[in-house]
Amino acid sequence: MSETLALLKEGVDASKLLQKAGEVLKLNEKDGFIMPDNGYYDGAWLWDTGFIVMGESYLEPEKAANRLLNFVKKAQWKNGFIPHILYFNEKAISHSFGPEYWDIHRSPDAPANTFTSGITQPPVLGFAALKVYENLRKRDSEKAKDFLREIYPPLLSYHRYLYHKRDPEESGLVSIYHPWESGLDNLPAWEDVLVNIDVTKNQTNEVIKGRKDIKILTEKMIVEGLEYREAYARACEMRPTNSDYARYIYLLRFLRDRNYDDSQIYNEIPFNVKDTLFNSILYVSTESLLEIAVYFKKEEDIKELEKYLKKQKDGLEKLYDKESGLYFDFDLYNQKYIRRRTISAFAPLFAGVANYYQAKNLFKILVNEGVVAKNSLLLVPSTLRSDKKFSTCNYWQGPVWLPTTWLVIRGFEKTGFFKEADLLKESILDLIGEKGFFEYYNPETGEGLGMREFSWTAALAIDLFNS
Ligand code: 2M8
Repeated sequence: MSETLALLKEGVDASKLLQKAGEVLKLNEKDGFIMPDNGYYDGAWLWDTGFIVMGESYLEPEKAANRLLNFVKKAQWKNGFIPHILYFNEKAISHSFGPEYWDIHRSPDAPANTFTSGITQPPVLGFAALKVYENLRKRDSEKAKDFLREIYPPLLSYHRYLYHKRDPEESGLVSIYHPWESGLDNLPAWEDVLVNIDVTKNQTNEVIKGRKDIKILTEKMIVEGLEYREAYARACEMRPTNSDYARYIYLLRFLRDRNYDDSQIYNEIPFNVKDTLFNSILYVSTESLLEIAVYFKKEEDIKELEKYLKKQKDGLEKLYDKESGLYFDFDLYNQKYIRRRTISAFAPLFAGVANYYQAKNLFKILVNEGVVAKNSLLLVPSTLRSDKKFSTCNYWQGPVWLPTTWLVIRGFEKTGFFKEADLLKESILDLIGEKGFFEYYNPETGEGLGMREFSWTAALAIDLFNS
């Protein structure tokens, strides 16, 4: 065990770190929501919000419950869909693409007077709600019950939207329409699908001009002491490329031009993927909704939710590739598996779908191909080293992130690999203890990358400390 962790375990640094984590959440609060960081990401993101309220619920459960309820009530569309960004106003100065790009009011389902994106994100809200409930119950069981009663119907309608509109062929697996819906924006897997989208030079040039993310990151590094050229080059190294962005915009316009109408989109969109991570997360959130339905004795809902789960489990099992020992995403548009070595391959552990032998093998792969940092701790990279795109600093192409690390830890716990899960937990907490709450980390040097004081890093550290 490393020294930092030993101190954390003794409770010396732990209390400091937990206090700091709470401060990060406060720092990033705006209009009653918590942004991913202090303003670079200007809005409330869906899966960030889910993870944030889980961590916050250990500190201030009532606040966390209200925050989640407000997010869902404000962001949800009339057809149950929950978008991936809730903007604070029409003029959000987003680092990338604000409300005007989405123009959601073209859809009759969009909420009036609210500005959101038109795509969704990994549906963590079901299991996040259950965690908030558990922590609130310890303080006030009546309030906890009221929270559950209120959050359940909108979440059920979100899941109904996903299972029906995103899986009309009833495969059990729902589709995503955009790399941003996966939450793992530039995962190497997506380049195999995006290659089908032809973008013109003009479209790419238009994107280059609009890359506020690169501009903001560059400025931040200049303030930290780098020369312009070096700062700009580093910023580019850390984020998706211009040609990725041109394709993101192509897909965004494809959805917008069809007024976000799934019946016009599903069979035509060139990015239609059965994503392992998205479906594993949805599976666990549906299990949480089932638990709530049982609690409130909702007989019809119980049958409905059990049906979704059974089909989805069968679907997830089909994504297993015996030869490599990994789970692969399925590209529905091109009818083929996407054989890239990414963290998504581990997500069925979290769903509890991977069996004992698969889990054992996945841990072996992680040890062989994952990244062992200098002090022999084991970090979970977002892309495995053996993938041809592996990078130590480029966003989702290798760096270590808290949400994916958290999913893998909880996944090994679910399959009974507690020692292994503990090693991963100790490793990541040790890293955070030493470096602080970064957006992501270089898996070899542990260097903090992207934005500082990042909300989900703080929130999930709180969760890992407490359970
Ligand atoms: C990143 O995604 C946004 C687009 O949604 C971006 O790059 O502009 C991803 O890391 C995503 O998973 C995350 O939810 C979001 C906010 O933290 O940032």
